[in-house]
Amino acid sequence: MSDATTFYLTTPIYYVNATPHLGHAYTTIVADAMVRYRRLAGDNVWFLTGTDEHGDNIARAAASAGVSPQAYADRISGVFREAWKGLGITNDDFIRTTEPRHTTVVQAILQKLRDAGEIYLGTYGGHYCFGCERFYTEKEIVGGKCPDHQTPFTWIEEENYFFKMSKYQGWLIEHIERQPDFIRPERYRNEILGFLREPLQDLSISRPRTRLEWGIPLPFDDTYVTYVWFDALINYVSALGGPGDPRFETYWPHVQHLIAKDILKPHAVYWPCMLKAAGLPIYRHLDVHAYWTVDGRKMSKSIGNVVEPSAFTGKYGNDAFRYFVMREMVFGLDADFSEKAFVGRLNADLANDLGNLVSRATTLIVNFVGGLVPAPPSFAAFGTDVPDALEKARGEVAAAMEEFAFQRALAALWEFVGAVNRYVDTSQPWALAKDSTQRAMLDGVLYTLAEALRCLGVLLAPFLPDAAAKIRAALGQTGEPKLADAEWGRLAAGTRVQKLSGLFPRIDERASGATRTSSTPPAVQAGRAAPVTIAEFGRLDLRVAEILAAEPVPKSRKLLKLTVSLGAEQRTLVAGIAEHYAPADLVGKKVVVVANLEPATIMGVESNGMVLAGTAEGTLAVLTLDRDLPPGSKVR
Ligand code: ME8
Repeated sequence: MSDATTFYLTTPIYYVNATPHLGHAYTTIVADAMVRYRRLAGDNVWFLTGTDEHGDNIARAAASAGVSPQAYADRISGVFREAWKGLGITNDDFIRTTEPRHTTVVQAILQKLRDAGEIYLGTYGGHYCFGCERFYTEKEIVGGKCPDHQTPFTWIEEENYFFKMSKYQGWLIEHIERQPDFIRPERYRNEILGFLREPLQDLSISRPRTRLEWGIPLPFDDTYVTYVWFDALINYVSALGGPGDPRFETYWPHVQHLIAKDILKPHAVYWPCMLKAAGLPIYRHLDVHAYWTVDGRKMSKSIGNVVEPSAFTGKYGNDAFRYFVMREMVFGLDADFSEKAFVGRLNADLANDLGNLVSRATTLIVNFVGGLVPAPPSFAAFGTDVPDALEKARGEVAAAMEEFAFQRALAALWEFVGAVNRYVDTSQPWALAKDSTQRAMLDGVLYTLAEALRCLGVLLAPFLPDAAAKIRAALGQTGEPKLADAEWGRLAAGTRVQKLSGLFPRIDERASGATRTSSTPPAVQAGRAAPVTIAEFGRLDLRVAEILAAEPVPKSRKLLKLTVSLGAEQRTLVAGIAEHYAPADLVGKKVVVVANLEPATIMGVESNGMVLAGTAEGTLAVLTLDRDLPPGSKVR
């Protein structure tokens, strides 16, 4: 297998102190779509997920459930495994950190690092709560008291083993700078480079067994167990059997990790340093997505808004759920989940656009030519842009998948669906069928429709595996599809087509619990925009941004490229204001931007947000503040 065709993708291993929810499902679904795409392209793929089962939190959850940590982990790990099976996830392996194959590798790496002088005994100090029997991090401490016990913390110092992480700081910065796509998207790379501007500390990698029993004993001192992150990260290596195992040698050089922003630091800082110290190759890419909120709020048990995927897949099917989460979230930015938005997309994109197309096209072929695909027309003379639209979609899907931009891949496929729907409307096969002199034309139109559906049955397979399989079956396609099959003109004349309707039944939005009455936006009347709900408005992330630099976009009269600060991060935006402002007049201004706008490439420059401005009769004015606020402040 050559380098370019081997691909190893991992999801985080999820803690077993909670059952799978929307967030876990999103990561696992996009990983699944990615590996399905790579397998379709002919790559040699390994896809790993699993569960993280050691540490304080699990031990406490087990204690409050009145069972042993192992029994507890067995149960919840099983729930994850079943959930992924139910969602049609095609992982090749499922690792649990309590498995001997994992603990062996963790201990071997620890021993190796200890022998190499990378681990030393030192003193760890922290804020301890005796009620919780654990340390709290600075970030967790609000108001100086334990949130559970309302008692003050005690500063405790204890001996622990440390990994000499600090000595890798310079190397890590250089590695990230040399490899611009090491951490993607860029905002997370910048966040880590920002973090690495401060001195990097050594990492405490042990916990005394007197405090915590539930972990992997250190091989060189069994009065300690391994810190849960040091244990957990190694799963990516142990699941392949560790160094020397043929599976490890095949897949490790091609590893990419997929995570959300919550666990960026362990993956972008600890893990590369650990690998470097252990003499193992560093992973290729870290792909980071952002967070789901639900109805505009953080998902949390105490609010009671935790979305369980099964509640939606049971009602609307796996494909609809996969489609919604991949289409709705811009990879790298936060997104909001609501049943209303879910049903809106299901009806508009799946029932109307795709479902209707499939049903219309297969019905026309069955009714007008007895379900037998006519011979392909000579396209030069025939004049349709459907093959070109397919080519464009294929290219865009390939480019989007390189960048984990699932929303763009689906948008490109729906452009194609739209083009084919328009083609049905304009070519009017029902009218051609009435006129016997138009027979050749009718055949050409029906061939085009059949071929478009066949190609969709291939290209949709990674994203909507069930619907794609049904489309392929209706088009008489058997066997495993390959990406190369989605090339125009491969459909053989005489192939038998069957009617396929009801691929995605329309949902009655009132009955669904989603209260929106129409999936198409209400018309804008007489210059007055239709009303927006508070939740819809709340989806806009408006922020104060300080303009750090401004320059014209080459070859454009209207566009300026702006570099802005949002406090914690810098962004590049493109704004159509060059005819109204000189670049120098903008630098230093505090403006208002839409921070969660889908990124767009405008004249070759990637824009990550939009500057708000008012216009009237040819005058344009950007919104500024009438009192100073720090960049990054939220605007409501
Ligand atoms: O952190 N939106 O496990 P975990 C999007 N065991 N994704 C979300 C999410 C949300 N609101 N909430 C969770 C751990 N996720 C460690 C990982 S890896 C060596 C050890 C997803 O159960 C997302 O993938 O807390 C996030 O990174 C992960 O769940 C955290 O899962």
